[in-house]
Amino acid sequence: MIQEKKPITVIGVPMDLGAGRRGVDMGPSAIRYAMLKEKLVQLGFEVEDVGNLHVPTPEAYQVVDPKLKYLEEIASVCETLGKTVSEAVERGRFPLVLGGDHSIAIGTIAGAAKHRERLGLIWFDAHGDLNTGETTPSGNIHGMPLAVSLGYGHPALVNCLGFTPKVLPENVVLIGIRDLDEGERNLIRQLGIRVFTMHDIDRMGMGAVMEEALSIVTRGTDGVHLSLDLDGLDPKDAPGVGTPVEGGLTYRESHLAMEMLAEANVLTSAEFVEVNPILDNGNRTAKVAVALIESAFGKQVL
Ligand code: EXY
Ligand code: MN
Ligand code: MN
Ligand code: MN
Repeated sequence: MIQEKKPITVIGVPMDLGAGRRGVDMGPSAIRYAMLKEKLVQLGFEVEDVGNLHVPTPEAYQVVDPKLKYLEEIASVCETLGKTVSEAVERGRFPLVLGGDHSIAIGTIAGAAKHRERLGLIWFDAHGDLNTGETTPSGNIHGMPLAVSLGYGHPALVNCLGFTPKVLPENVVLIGIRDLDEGERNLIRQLGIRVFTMHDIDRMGMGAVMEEALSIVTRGTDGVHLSLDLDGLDPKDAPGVGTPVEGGLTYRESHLAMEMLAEANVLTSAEFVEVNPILDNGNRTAKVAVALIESAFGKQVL
């Protein structure tokens, strides 16, 4: 099948204010250094890179609320990111956002959802990112962006771009999950969100998981966003992440997920986050990110 190749806009967000450790701010550079643009051009895409958004450095700011660290700074960057993503969509382009820690999803999803009646969301992660200021064990906002996108959390985050919620629970799936806090489990049960834990993936296989996931995120929706946290992969395959958890998705399982997304041709925006080059091994994790992006954009062996 010949698919229309939408032009791509790459947006870097060197954010580390939402994470507990430094280094993830260098993620966008590491991914670019792994030849992102060249590989997408080889696949036949027109690619523009608008560079990195300005992100304040943590040393220049103080934590005001230990349950919501760097709240105002993160909210402000997400507002700018939301506008940047929204402008790219208005120009008929596919926004591809490079993180940075996962708190940036608050802005990316705001910008993507602004243009859709109903947005489907695939959350690929070891973690649920479903905490709020009330349930967080760390105060790190990168553990909260999915809750925020569903309308739960601090108003400064939830009201990004002036509307809430960005997504409905029935159009959200989580894949690769193996580390949840008690408050996150409660929210999952309360909202009835479909979560594919590592146990489910072991039992069902990634092919069946993706078939069910695709049916959920496309049911009644007019767009699908992929939010991919590299820590969803096993640390053996993606060592350069700040919050690694053993027992994750293999290289091939994650590729199959991306390949099935490309086959379904449903993605309208995507982000790849939490690459931390300081903790990496020869830029391995950024290279894996680029390989996954290629698969998501339709790279095939034959
Ligand atoms: N659930 C833990 C917390 O909220 O602090 C760990 C969150 C890590 C979030 C990473 C990026 O996905
Ligand atoms: Mn920084
Ligand atoms: Mn995450
Ligand atoms: Mn994670």
